[in-house]
Amino acid sequence: MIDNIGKISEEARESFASVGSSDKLEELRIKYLGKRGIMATLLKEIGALDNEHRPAAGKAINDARRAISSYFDEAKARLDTVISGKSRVFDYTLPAYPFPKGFLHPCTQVMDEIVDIFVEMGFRVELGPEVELDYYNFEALNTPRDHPARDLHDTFYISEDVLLRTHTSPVQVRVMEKVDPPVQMISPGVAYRRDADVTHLPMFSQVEGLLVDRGVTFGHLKGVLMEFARQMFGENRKTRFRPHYFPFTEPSAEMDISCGVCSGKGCRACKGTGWLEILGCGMVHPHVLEMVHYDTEAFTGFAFGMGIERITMLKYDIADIRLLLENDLRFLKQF
Ligand code: 2NL
Repeated sequence: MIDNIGKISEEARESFASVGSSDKLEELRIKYLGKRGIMATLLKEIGALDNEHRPAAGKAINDARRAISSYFDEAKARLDTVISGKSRVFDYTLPAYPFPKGFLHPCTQVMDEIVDIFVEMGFRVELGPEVELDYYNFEALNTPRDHPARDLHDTFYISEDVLLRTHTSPVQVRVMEKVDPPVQMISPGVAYRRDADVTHLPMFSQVEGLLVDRGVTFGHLKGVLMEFARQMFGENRKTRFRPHYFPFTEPSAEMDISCGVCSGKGCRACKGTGWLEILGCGMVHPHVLEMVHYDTEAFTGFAFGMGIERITMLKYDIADIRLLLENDLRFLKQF
């Protein structure tokens, strides 16, 4: 009988060690340790033994019962940690799950790329409020209330003199108010305009840049922006500057790059012109410098601004800007 008990105990050890589910574990518990289980049955059979053999058999059964109970406890602890996920050890036997890997939104990628290029050139990143005073958004930027250019910005007003900024230039005015020149900064962030169609969003991102120092010329502006375009779009794209108008710069210009789809021959992407507009820029208007008490005899500056969604659309040839807002993974996964 004692030989048999040893065999049963060994068989139980192997069964509990390899059990893989709570249901199977409960089956094993009933089989060995249950009221009508193997151990209980063995204990009953002791009565049939003679007095001489009974004590040894009783001890063997109790020892085996205790051992099997501990196999059960070990198996239960093992299954509990795996099921609750609290196992500190990586369980290589768990099935692999195809977790989808996250990625940055294409506009965020483009924004980061632009910021990196200017930071490497020595521009400091400055941030400011999205709810802004009319003064910083318009007045200090040479755009008084009756200025015709205010029609260009359809503005979300919160009160008579509080609004949602229509560009990130007010950040630059705030910095110039605080620090003496030279300044060399970019202000990335969101801005708001009452606009919504295939090329305009009511909330959009932009990066503006400003450099004020002694002897800054339009040549410096062109040098910085052409180097930016080279790094952003590659060596093979041409650039050109067209005269333009902004109230806060004089002279003002828009910068184009040659179309990457048709190499400048003219196609659907560039509407047959061979060129794509990428940003606006100019020499900071002396009135703007005067408003922050800079000495306009000693200092000049250049500034520029670009829309991130627009650059993203150009870079990836996206026809409808609203695709960038819908967070449809079938669209976003392409980047
Ligand atoms: C565009 C054009 C521009 C500026 C932004 C600026 C800022 C200060 C002074 C003067 Cl503090 N100018 N910013 C200048 C020219 C153009 O943005 O198309 N943005 C999306």
